[in-house]
Amino acid sequence: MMRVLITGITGFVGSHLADHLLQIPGVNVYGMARWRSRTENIEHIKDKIRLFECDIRDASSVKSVIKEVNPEKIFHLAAQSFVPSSWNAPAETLFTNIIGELNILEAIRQMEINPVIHLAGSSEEYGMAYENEVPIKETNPLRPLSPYGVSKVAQDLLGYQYYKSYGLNIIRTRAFNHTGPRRGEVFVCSDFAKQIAEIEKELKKPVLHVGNLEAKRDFSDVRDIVRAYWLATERCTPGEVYNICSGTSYAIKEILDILLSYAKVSIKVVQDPARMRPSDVPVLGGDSTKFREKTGWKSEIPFEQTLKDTIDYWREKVKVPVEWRKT
Ligand code: A2R
Ligand code: GDD
Repeated sequence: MMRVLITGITGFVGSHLADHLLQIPGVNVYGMARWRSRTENIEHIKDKIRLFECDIRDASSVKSVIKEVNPEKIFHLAAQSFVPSSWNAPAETLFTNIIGELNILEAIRQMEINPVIHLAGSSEEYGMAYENEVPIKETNPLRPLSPYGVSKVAQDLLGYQYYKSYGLNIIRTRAFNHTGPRRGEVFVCSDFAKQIAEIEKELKKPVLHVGNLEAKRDFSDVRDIVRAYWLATERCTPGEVYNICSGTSYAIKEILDILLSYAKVSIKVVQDPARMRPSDVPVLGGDSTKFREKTGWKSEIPFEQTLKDTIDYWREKVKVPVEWRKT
């Protein structure tokens, strides 16, 4: 059996990746989680995986888990992943994302083991891409516009350096936006879908708050993305970097309109200045030719389906408090 370790297994992508790996014969899934991590995303598979307590900021804790698991593959997903929080807590974001990854790479280097390591980079690394650079290739300059974007550039380059300096088996990907059920409630599609679900249940006035609707993002379904991550570790070349995206971009306004078309009630949209960012990447549209040619991957789930599944997830999750229910 292949031992596969997922950092950030309780998160959005980590939990979907665990679901995917459990379908692959011959794979044992191990995960790192903090003692107070919310485990609702992996509740349904808890008896099929092994969890280890670990904060990636703590080098000794990282080392002892990696020693115990002795993984043949590592998917490093744990991160401070929300862009706005990186302005509110830049040092924490840089520390978690950069030093957290350093702790993992150092543990592997010092133990002299050589697992395949997948590093989850981001389209936010490209940041300020100009219209004539879209769709963005891996060779595009990196001009991150947030501390989060900077942290992802550092993760990416640290991976490159550890590959070059020590020959670690590192595969770097830059995923563009992805969403679906279990997406954290602060991210745009989940946020809008959750607000709609609350409005439908009369838990909130019929007013939906939004931020910048002009930004354009290249969206995929998370279930397509985790399939891509596995293929990356099977077929991609260590040291190289690969874009992963559907190649279809949507203005956030278009996403809002699709979600509103699923709403069962009429809803007013109001822009909330608090939801605007100090700088927002205007357009992110990717070119994943390099990855597709290497792996044969393509996205399969239509985005409308992803949004339907996301809103249904929130309809199921948003509950009317017992004391509010009419008898
Ligand atoms: O915060 P927690 O305890 O619920 O766990 C989150 C984990 N995480 C950490 N794990 C160990 N030590 C830490 N210091 C630490 N900080 C965060 O990372 C959670 O399990 C995961 C993040 O999940 P999400 O916020 O749902 O992010 P998502 O979308 O799954 O992102 C996965 C990767 C990240 O590297 C992003 O930067 C990239 O994809 O886009
Ligand atoms: N969150 C949020 N809330 N975003 C909004 C809102 C809102 O009310 N209104 C508009 N937006 C816009 C943001 O300004 C941004 O342009 C876009 O919607 C997407 O925002 P998020 O869903 O928060 O995601 P992100 O693009 O900042 O970052 C996500 O994708 C990256 C690339 O894959 C995260 O998953 C990152 O971890 C990931 O690296």
